[in-house]
Amino acid sequence: MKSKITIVGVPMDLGQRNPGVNMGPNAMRYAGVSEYLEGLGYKVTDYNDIEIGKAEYLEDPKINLRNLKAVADASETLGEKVDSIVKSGEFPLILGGDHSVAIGSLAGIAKNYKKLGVIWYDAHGDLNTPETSPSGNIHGMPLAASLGIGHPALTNVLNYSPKVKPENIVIIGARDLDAGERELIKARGIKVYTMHEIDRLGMTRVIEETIEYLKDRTDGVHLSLDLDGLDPADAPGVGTPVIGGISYRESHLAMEMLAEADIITSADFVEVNPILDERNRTAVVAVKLMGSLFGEKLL
Ligand code: 6HN
Ligand code: MN
Ligand code: MN
Ligand code: MN
Repeated sequence: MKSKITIVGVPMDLGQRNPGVNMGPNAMRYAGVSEYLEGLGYKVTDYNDIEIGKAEYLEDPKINLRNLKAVADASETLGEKVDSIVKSGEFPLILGGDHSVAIGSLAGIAKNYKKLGVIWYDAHGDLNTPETSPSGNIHGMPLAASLGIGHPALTNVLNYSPKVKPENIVIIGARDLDAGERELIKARGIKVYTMHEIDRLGMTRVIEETIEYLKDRTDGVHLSLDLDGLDPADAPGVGTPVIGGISYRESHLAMEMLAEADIITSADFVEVNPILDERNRTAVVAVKLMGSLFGEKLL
């Protein structure tokens, strides 16, 4: 793991419709993210928040992409910032914001790798396109966009596409996939550990297999952790909760195993919504998981 971490806050809420997720970065700051990671021996710089444009009041309902322009613009800004962080030899730690922020994170990161791997820790696949999306919400589309599927304003951020290949992706925690997403997973052969596999195999084996699968085929691995991958009992402050999720303990173990394998080269923690939360505990959970990801030992 790199010794320097640069935090970028992305107060983005335009990829979905619940107010409050724009306050996610500050909720994680109040939960002590910088101090905590410094305590583990890292040099931490907080770049503060990138600027987000305004919601569109005159958007085109025909294209089924809410706030397309503002999301695409923020993705370009974030992509450039993240690219420069990677080029400086620092670990980019992106704090969302709704999951549409991963479009910009991946755009910036993937520029620096030939075969970037992605672990998508989420209740959802985020593989919708304007054609398959039931909501028009861009936070349900970032993984598809990163594969080069969807509207060009989202697939061509930083003027290249795709960011990641389907065979270099592992989705963990899926339990709410739309019909078009299931088709895409099958057609492209994306590796998915749904809750069914997590129950059957246990998290230990899921992560062992994930590491084994990604280790040789990739030259860097981005972890995109949507807090709704966890069970709402452990992470209630999210906009699209789905019951039957991954426990805090299992997630903690997953992060520790990833730390031990030393394969994660960038990460985003997204969908923390303080308005929907209870006493900021979802942000605290996110920060605790970061601690494990960055190698905190109990003894
Ligand atoms: N997330 N599949 C649903 C949609 O609207 O496309 C939900 C997406 C949730 C996205 O939680 O990042
Ligand atoms: Mn997501
Ligand atoms: Mn999700
Ligand atoms: Mn179960």
